[in-house]
Amino acid sequence: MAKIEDFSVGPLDDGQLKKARENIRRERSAGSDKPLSVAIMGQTGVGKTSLLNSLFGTDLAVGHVRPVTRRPEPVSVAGTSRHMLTFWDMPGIGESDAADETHLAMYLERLIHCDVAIWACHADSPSTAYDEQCLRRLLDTVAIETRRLIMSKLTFVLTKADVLAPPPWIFDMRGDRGTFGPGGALLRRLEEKAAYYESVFLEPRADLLLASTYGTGEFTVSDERLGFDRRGVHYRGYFSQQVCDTYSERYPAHREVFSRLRDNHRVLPCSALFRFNLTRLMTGVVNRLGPSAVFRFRRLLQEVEELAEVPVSTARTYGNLMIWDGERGTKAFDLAEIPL
Ligand SMILES: Nc1nc2c(ncn2[C@@H]2O[C@H](COP(=O)(O)OP(=O)(O)OP(=O)(O)O)[C@@H](O)[C@H]2O)c(=O)[nH]1
Ligand SMILES: [Mg+2]
Repeated sequence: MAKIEDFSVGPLDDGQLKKARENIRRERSAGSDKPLSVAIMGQTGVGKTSLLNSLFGTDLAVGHVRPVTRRPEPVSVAGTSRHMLTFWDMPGIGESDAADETHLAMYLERLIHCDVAIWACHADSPSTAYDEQCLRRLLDTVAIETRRLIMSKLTFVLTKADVLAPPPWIFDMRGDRGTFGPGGALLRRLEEKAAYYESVFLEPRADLLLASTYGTGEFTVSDERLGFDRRGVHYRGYFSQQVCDTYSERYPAHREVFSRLRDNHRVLPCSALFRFNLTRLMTGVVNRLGPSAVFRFRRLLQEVEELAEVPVSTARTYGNLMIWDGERGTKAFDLAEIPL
């Protein structure tokens, strides 16, 4: 099984940059130089808004008790030549039947028009029935071609991965900052969860799936399912870990391309609180937006490593334990006060 570390992150080399520039020129001359958009959807309270706040440093309202996001909220970032990438924070589903009616209609419209859609599920819940039912409802209302289009844009993430403990999370401290990561046992559990969600949402819909990524000029592998054209490399079907491993063994020179194809169908566990996997989420999303996006938003990609960093002073306030000595009426222990 793939390690979560396998997600393809990396700067563009000269050949890729040249290719990206050519793609942009071609897009401009074809008049398809449109702004890009990403929508984030899923049940109320899964942490959609919090994820965007952590990714972009925004201060959108978050709900601790009741549903909060009422209408699609845009968060925009400018790429080169002021080309815009907009993330749409969608209202959550699951509040009531009446609200779902409106929100699912909004989802459908957004799914058709956006370039990538993030469907967020709660990492701590083994229940997939409600999300599955809503997704089916959406797909059932449209023709087969639109179903394919929608499924080719969807990427599933598991939110609030930090709530999965024990086994413990490890904070890797470097000076006054650090990064959270799961220890071995927790990493395996996250991988099992991700694989389970893939088996529920993606595997049964293999006939609707298309994995795509930008290619380097050297990619020339093609077979019944795998192909390439000027816009990139495509795989018709579910690009499972097994499929990825088979192609990677057969064509080791193209491992990175296969890994990016795999990112299309990998379910990514994230935590807005621990800033866990935000780098991979952002890289995966931009990779899926196509070769010109990778070029246009390269500054964003160059900054993504910093997305994972949490100040030590903030990290110390998480999972805090305070013991009150009721007999003496004093504080007996406070984890936040233990010197490092
Ligand atoms: N532990 C933990 N809690 C989180 C995380 N992300 C969000 N939360 C909490 O989850 C609750 C809901 O977060 P929101 O970001 O408002 O969720 P939402 O999906 O945008 O909700 P709606 O706008 O109602 O659809 C808040 O109490 C957040 O603090 C996370 O990564 N870890
Ligand atoms: Mg919200």
